Amino acid sequence: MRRVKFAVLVKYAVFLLFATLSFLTLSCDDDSRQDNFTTCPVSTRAKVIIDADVVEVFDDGVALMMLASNPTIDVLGVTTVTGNEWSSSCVAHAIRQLEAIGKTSIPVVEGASRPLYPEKFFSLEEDWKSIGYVVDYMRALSNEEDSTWTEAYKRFYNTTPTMTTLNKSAEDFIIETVKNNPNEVTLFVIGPCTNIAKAVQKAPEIVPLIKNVVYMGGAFYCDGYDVPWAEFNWIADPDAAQICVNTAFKDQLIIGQDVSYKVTMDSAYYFNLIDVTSNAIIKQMLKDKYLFGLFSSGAVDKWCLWDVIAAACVIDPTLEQDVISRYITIDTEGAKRGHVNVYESKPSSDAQSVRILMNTDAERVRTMITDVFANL
Ligand SMILES: [Ca+2]
Repeated sequence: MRRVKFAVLVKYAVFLLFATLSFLTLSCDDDSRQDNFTTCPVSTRAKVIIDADVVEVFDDGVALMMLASNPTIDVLGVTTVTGNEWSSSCVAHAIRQLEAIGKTSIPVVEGASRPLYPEKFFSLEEDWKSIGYVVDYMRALSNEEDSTWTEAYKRFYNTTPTMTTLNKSAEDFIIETVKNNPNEVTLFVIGPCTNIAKAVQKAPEIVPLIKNVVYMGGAFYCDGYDVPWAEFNWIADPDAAQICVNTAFKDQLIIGQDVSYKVTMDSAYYFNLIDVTSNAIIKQMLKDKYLFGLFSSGAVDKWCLWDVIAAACVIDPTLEQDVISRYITIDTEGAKRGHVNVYESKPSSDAQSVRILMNTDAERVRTMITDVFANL
């Protein structure tokens, strides 16, 4: 009799254990349930703050969707910054894309609308002209700036957003999130470094609590894309970039223009992405993007994947295949500000060793992107 009762009890205990584990696993995998289980005990997902000048799809938008939709990544928030577009527009694009893929529980924070020294940004065109460079497209400077992100959303999408932003500054969000998740947060910095520089200046005590920083920025042993001497993220706020690379983070990985020239897509690849995605909003975004016109007309035959390479490395660090460690400084004055100086030995007491990605497996990165679009 006692043996029968004991067997029943064991069966019941095993059932309870499996039921609990199944329930917790489901909670971790299903984003719609995530808000109710923010401290999921079986989650081993990597925690990431995305700091970006978010555009539609390529390239920040794709990086955002890759990380937000990946089951191994926990995106703790998105902070925006002026770069490719004004920060208010970047919020609109971030929210639109998170809504499109059903990731509306990810917080979005409107970050810096101006670099640390706005006058340097606003005088770029004039300064480049002074040394004989005329560039047609000046990114945010060539775009309209809305007074609020909701106006930007209305202008772009002619509808009302279902999400809203957190009512705090990007630097405060970063500081609080790092302190609440010590040694766990990856800062994924794929725009100008303004928000990160403000955060580490305001609360330097967070620096040792940050797991690592992954940037897209800089041109090291190659020409920049917009101008020969530098890459745009670090042109837009060279002072912020200099502050960040001189900060004693545990690890800094930089995806620069050098590797970006090696990881590209062509028109056939782009058109195939339109075919493979069944997400109507994202499919239309790919068709509406200026890139569609450039590929269709043959004006360009390949396009760099910039921020997307950085996202791929966060998801799969084995893609860091050819990495060099160097010290760098960034010119913050003069018409060629944003230019990077590279050193093999420490040029000053505050310089930090950074890791620079020089090459990766381009085919694997492209396959990852196709898989993401096929499952949005
Ligand atoms: Ca970017």
